[in-house]
Amino acid sequence: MAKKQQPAGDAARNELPGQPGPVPPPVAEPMQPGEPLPPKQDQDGPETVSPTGQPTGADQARVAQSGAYLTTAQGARLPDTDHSLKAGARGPVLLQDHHLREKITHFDHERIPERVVHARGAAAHGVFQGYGTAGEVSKAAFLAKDVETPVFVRFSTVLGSRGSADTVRDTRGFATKFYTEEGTFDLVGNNIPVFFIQDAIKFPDVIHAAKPHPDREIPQAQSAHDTFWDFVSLHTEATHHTLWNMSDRGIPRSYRMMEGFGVHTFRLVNAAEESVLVKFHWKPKLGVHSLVWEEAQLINGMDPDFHRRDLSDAIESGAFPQWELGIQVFPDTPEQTFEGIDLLDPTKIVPEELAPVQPIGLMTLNANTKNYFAETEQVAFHPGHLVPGIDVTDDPLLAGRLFSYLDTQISRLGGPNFAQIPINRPHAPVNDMLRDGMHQTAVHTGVAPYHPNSLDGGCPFLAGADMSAFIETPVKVPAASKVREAPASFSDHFTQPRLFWLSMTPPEREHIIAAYTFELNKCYEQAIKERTLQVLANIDTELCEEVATGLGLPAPAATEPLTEPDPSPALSQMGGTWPTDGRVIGIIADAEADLDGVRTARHAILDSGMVPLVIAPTGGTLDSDGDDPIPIQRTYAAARSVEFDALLVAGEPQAGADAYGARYAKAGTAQPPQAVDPRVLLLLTEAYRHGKAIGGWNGAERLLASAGITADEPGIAVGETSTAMVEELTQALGEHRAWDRFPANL
Ligand code: HDD
Repeated sequence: MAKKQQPAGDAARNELPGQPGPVPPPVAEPMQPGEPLPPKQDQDGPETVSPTGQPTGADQARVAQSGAYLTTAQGARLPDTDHSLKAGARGPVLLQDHHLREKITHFDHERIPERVVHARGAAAHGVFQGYGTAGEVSKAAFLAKDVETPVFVRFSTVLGSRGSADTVRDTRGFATKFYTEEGTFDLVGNNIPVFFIQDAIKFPDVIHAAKPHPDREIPQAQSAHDTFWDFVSLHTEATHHTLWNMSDRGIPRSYRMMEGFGVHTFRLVNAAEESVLVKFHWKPKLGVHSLVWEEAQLINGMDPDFHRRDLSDAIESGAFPQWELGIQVFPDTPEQTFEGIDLLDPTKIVPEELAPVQPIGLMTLNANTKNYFAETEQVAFHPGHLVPGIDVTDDPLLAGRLFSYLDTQISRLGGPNFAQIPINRPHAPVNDMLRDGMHQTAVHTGVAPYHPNSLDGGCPFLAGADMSAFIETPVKVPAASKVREAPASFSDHFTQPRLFWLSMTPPEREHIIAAYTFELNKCYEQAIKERTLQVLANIDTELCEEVATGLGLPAPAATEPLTEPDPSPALSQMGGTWPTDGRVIGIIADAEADLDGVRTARHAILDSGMVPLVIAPTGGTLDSDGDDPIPIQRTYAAARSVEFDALLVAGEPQAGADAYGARYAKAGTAQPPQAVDPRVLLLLTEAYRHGKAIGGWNGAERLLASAGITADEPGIAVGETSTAMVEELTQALGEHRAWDRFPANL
């Protein structure tokens, strides 16, 4: 092995050749170079970890560069990167400073255009494991039993710019890239199963209406403005999607707690070339849960990265989020309808009660990204990335998407070779005849990139169905005239919104009413509010009247007959119990509290896969002089209730002690004992208002009482030991919120 070159000594570094005068000493840096890491294999796919969390590739990620010495882009070692080359220490900078020019030029071009929609996102790696249950309907190899396929999933909001807040009211993108052995399959879905438009030609219209106003570029990442409501009130096929947006689905608690939907109807084909129509569903193991609107707004300021942080923290702590992939299966008839529902209309769902979602595999996200730009920003999804056994239908929205996604990557990623970017590289062998173009990184050999050829030995050859070729399903196309029209069934815009409304529980309806009232209050144009009320009247009289009252406007009568569809209980988010992995419990404590109880509570919370955060008057540790100090994660000044799913108030060290007022009085002030620190009161009252579980032990009821909370209410519990209280909180958290004490209009 060649002898390692030692770094230049300080004297050499301090004096640049030809430069008079002293150069300031370099900033102290580690001077012992480590072994250079092995060069990365050019054709390596993205690194993933196994289902048990073991890295499957060399972990180079935490190391920024692969060698000891800083170099130029061309590999020349650099003696200094902090000073431009100058004619004298106080003289002008010289144009010949190639390092300065390279460094600044590269920096100038660090940004690429953000996505025209879904610009704000967060992503993670994982694995998909087929159950084998789809074998009868699809020949896709990755769906076979126990086959493990690496995946990369990007979640996103739709409207906001790349730096916008996570918890805005919006649809969420849920895009999954399956790196299968038969080629890459992308399932580019949303957390809402219907779409605003039925034909892709209207996509620019709906997005122009929903994005910030073009004159002043406000509001950011919001639908609460005139142009959005102008469009959706004029264009009633958007009613169903808009209603979902105004429901709790528009403000998810976490990406880990969202359903995902392929939206369109797809066609699956089995080994015997028989086809069925399907809708794809992702079902989160943690259940579907949402924020309440006030929480969402507070989080936008407190922690704009709330969802991004939640996802990566959960993965880092080993609470790997999981979703089951399921399909609703329909016969592939020439009508392409099911129970009267047009399967080609992306504004319609098929209720799960009519066609159950059948599980076909499990996805586990088990590794965070190592470089946001390289992976999350550069990943390129495309609904046209299909594998044998999965095909498209004639949904006119899907047809436009099949064009748009390829097209957009060309401007976003700078040319047609984006499939060579590591995160986009298929794991299946690629043997294409695509050549040259911007950012070509492959060195293709051979002389005959055309078919047929004899000069490259006729290679590559074409595959047949028995060699895993992707063959479009030979669906019969009806003889028809060219028209710019939609089928008659596409004009029913109200039956399904009404179905959704009727399927909601009372608190969910309250939230929808509050959301419409909030959004329309933000509009300036009276005509837009009135037109939207007319749309609401055609969904439901109570909905319309309540929103009209909130706006101070008369409620119009329906102009279309109100239908009576059977409600679909599966659409409601309430009424079940779910695992609590990764939920965050804040423990309010101070130095005088029962610290052994705090310790056992922390352990009990960690043991049940949740996250305890100790909230205390100042930072540092509690019981700092003891054997087992308790780390404090939040001070009263830095904590806000929206960070926590539940709160636990530490008890007194001895039964019957009565120091609560004093202990929670603002540190260092001479307030009377009953004057509880207002930040603690805010924590408690806010958590209470948002229907969160609150517990405490050994005298904690006195502190709760000062916040107007009594222990006999739903979701509130005070007991004798901290472990018993953790158990109670965990049970309450399983239902997400104490819905029984949920106040109206939040
Ligand atoms: Fe789209 C991005 C989902 C309709 C055009 N879309 C994009 C992303 C998701 C969706 C999740 C983000 C992908 C990522 O994380 O990189 N889009 C949908 C769904 C739709 C839909 C579920 C309806 C069922 N989209 C749709 C239409 C068009 C587009 C009708 C155009 C005709 N979508 C795009 C795009 C984007 C995109 C402009 C922006 C960035 C990108 O593709 O890669 O091409």
